[in-house]
Amino acid sequence: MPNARSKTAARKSTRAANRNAKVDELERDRETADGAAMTMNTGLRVNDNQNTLTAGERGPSLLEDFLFREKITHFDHERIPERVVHARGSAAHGHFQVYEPQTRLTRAAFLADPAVRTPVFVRFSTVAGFRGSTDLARDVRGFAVRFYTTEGNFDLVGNNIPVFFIQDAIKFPDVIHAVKPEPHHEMPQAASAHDTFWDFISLMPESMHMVMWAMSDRAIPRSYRMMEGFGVHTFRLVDAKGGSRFVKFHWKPLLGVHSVLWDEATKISGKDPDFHRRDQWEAIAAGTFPEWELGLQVVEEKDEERFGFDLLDPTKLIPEELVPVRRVGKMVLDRNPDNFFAETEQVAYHPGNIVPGIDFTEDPLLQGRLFSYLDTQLTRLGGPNFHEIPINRPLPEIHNGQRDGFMRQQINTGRVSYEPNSLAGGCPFQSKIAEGGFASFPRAVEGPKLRMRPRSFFDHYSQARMFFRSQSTVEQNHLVNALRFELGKVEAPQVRERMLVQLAQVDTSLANRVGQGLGLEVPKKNDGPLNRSLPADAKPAALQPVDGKAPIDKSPALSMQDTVKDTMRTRRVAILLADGFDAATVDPVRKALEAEGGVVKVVAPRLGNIEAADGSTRLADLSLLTGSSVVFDAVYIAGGTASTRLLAKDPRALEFIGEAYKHCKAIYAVAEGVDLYAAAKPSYSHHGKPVEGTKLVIEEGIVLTRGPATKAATAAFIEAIAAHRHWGREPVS
Ligand code: HDE
Repeated sequence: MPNARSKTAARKSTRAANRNAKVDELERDRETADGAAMTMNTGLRVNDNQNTLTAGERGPSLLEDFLFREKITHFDHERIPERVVHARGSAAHGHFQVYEPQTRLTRAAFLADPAVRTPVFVRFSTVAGFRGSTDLARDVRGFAVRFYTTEGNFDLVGNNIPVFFIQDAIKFPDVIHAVKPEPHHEMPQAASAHDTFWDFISLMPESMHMVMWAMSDRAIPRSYRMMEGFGVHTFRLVDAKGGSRFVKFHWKPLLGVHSVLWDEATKISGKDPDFHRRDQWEAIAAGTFPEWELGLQVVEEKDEERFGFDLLDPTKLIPEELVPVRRVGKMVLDRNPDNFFAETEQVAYHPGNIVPGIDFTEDPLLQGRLFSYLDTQLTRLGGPNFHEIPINRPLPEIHNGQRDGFMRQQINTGRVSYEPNSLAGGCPFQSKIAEGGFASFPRAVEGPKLRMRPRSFFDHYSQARMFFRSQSTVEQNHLVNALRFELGKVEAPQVRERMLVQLAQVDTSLANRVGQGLGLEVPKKNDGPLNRSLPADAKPAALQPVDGKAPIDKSPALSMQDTVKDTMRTRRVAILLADGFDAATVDPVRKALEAEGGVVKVVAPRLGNIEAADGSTRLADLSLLTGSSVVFDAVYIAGGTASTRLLAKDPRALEFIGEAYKHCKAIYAVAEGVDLYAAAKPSYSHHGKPVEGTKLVIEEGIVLTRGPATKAATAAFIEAIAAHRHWGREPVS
């Protein structure tokens, strides 16, 4: 009986505060075949798993073969429909703990007690690609967190971008149909760079803010561990007295927010399409647990109209400079799932899974989502009982009159499946609010029934402009190039032109620069409605801000330039060496990097033991064939005459260093390694100065010395890795 056992597991884990109640509860569902005999699903022991039952040695197979039939039938049905969006994802278990009681704001139990560790299961995903697509697609990342609270499951089903493309859920099928591969030939896979997406976007001014984010490097994260998460919609917090305020949920990664370059993303997609999934898996397996702080932006009811934009509009964010993000707790992911299908594939998040103390607002996007998730999961998971799948089961016991349906696990006893009843003593009974019963916040609602976009939602460009102008010059360059790439892949000329008109509303320099890359002038005036779906009186002029400008022009919090840059924890560093390397230049550096939490791999021309000049050996983790600079954050070139000479003759080694240079990564070379660096230095490098004697040269993330790997030199390298990238090296387009 699932619930009886889950109760026992939950009780046990309350006693051992450091354990994870959900992970414990899943224990009874885990299976290992250690020492076990093979059986059929009936429990019958299998004697021959090699041959079908046939009539005679070379005769036909027999229909009677129940073993064959069971095995093949199961195999034939081993796939379920992938998620219609967010199909590609990976997940992990962990826990959340609040720093201080938040009882002033909310009566949610998991936010009330710093002693309570609430289990979580978190799934990250891309939106557009199919299940087998690359992790490095330019796309929004899903950031879905399930809290297994004592009051039931709370799902914060968010993204790594704080706003959305559309304001009304009725447009969701349209935006997804537009971005998914085109229906006639199913191309391109996991990419927005095609006609239908930009056709739709060019007709939807409300998408422009999100488009800025999606074209920024935020859409190609370095790692899930280095992404922010956002609940997107404005939600409500409700306290024990029934008082309510608005809230935006944030996740702040402790490692900061970092991205890769588009050139890297395209190459990683070939070298390791599972790059993000692998990165997360390995970090957790190695015990360097991904961590985020939960942030709250709280707005009192009386301040609802203070911002010049509507808090219910999901294309708007509240600048952190106006309402600071208060960090109230920490989430740690510390356990990889045991089984991808059972856990990651079958988990069914739903923004409608809430707990007392949290409530919805009338954001029309959120309201629509409340219908969609359960609905899609009925098909994806094959019926109404998927809440009984272990990963979806809440910690509290479930009692209600819902029974039957495909794959029912619970055996409900008794004849009563209705309420009110007297035959079962009135059970299960409703709970009063004081007993943990949920009651919706009684927000007053009035007005005629109509289909209409609120006028307070009409300002589509101020925040897009604020985002663009808050970016550093480098980030703006990348954004311009992303738009040039995406629109460059568009074939219909009118779509490109219409996009330039849209971009000109955001920022004329942006539009001009994108236009220049496309060989197009920004059209002087737009002769048609910018959005056919808006009301007739909402002509382009009406799309300008109706409530004045956005309250601030720039928000430094929106730039990754201003993120955490003081740790190289979990950064991947390649040590480049070949036979004849100088061991004294390797071991101390490796030790120092690992002491800072770095993941260090030896990369050599071949696998196996590589022999140092002193005859000792070091094992190569990757060869120049299996490894590539794009899956590293930094490269260290070891010393040793024979080693560096060998590598200087290997174009793959030169490319390795050249790409690390081009992608603005930290590079460190000592002794003869400096010659290899000089040989590899690509022609667009401006670091042409010779490095003399034992002088230490540190410039734009390059650390060079002809002397030994001193502590000071290695420390400079560590600092350069922590800075993530050294944009001064990037050629200006
Ligand atoms: Fe989703 N979304 N969504 N979405 N969404 C789904 O539910 C939908 C939206 C998000 O890891 C689906 O079980 C509608 C915003 C994530 O399993 C589906 C609308 C945000 C995930 C669905 C939105 C999200 C989904 C597909 C417009 C950020 C993956 C499979 C009103 C706040 C969860 C499924 C996971 C998945 C519908 C918009 C986040 C079809 C109708 C905004 C992270 O129900």
